[in-house]
Amino acid sequence: MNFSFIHTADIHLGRAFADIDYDLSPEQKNIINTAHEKALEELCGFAVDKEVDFVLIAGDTFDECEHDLHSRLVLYNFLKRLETNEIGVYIVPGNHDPESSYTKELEFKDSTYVKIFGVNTPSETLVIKNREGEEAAIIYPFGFKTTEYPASPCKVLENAKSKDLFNIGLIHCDKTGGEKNVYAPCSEKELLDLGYDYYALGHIHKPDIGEKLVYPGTIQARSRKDTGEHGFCYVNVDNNRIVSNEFVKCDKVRYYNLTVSVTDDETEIDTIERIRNLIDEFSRGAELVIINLTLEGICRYKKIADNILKTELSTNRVIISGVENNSAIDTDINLIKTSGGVLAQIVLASENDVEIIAADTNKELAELLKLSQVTDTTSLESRATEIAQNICKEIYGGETENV
Ligand SMILES: [Mn+2]
Repeated sequence: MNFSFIHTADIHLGRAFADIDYDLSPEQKNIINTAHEKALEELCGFAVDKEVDFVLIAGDTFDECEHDLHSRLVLYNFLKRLETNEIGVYIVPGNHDPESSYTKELEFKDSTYVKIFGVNTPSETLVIKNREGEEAAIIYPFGFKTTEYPASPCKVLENAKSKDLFNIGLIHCDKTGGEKNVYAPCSEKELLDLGYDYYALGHIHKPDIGEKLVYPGTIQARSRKDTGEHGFCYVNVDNNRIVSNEFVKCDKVRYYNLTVSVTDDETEIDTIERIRNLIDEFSRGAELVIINLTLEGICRYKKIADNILKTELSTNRVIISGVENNSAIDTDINLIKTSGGVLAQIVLASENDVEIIAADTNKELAELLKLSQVTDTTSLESRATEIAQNICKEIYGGETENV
């Protein structure tokens, strides 16, 4: 017998985007405001198109214990559409939306297609059928009654009990364990010892897709902590074996920490083009990417200014939220001397006669070098600063703050 299902978790309906402390265009605002729902809609459309047999939600469907009406409506529409298409949905409560917070979700209490474990009926294993009405899988649910559960869920979960059906653990837990962890800490071994065929896990927002132990991650990142692509898992089972587990991206807004090395092998324009291409690749399928850019490496005599990077790389679809420029200028004196720039002039001047070389190539530089030889510089300070800024502007291409 074969069947397919979607595994999602940590939808966090109602959570706002964090960390957005920069201006957004109206178009970008709209993308941000609707990202959440669009991601869920895409998941729903995929389930309908592929005619999956059921959908699993492994906890934290809502972000807060108080389920706001808009979020409830989003979930309602989602469940309704799946019900119309005869697709079952099985949900466990997570630490963000524990059982005690499901006080209003009565809309589906009589539905044969929706089951929120531990809410309308006791949490116990459940046999579920495929579209043909044949018994296909057995679900072992573990959800949160309240916001914390400081013990291993494996202690209360039953061992796999069916050889004929596909055994699925639907568990909100933290498989990284830890003594002080209050989010159902456990180990991979403890989970695997239960003997299930698939572990539909929830809690960790970064996708972590193992052979059997699977965290699909959140469907839509909401802060720079959730970097990378987000989506859900589409699992195909044949003869009680996992045939495929495909990670399907559905996020609309994507965060990245992008680190780029600068080298002498390319010009600044090439570097900017290279970063632009990387961003293009990252943003495939997303409507908006938010990039925190770090530059590192050593180049001979140019350091690309932060504001240039921001201006050149930002588009309607790309936000450069921050630039950390750790790239350094090569301090090899011989290389600098042959570079022909202002730095080369300074080095040459310091080694030779200031008047002849500096005055010949850069009048301001000559003036600055002369000022540096005056012992009482108080009255000349502002002029020296001004010249230094002009020279830096020439070296760094306009970035003169904090000089
Ligand atoms: Mn959680």
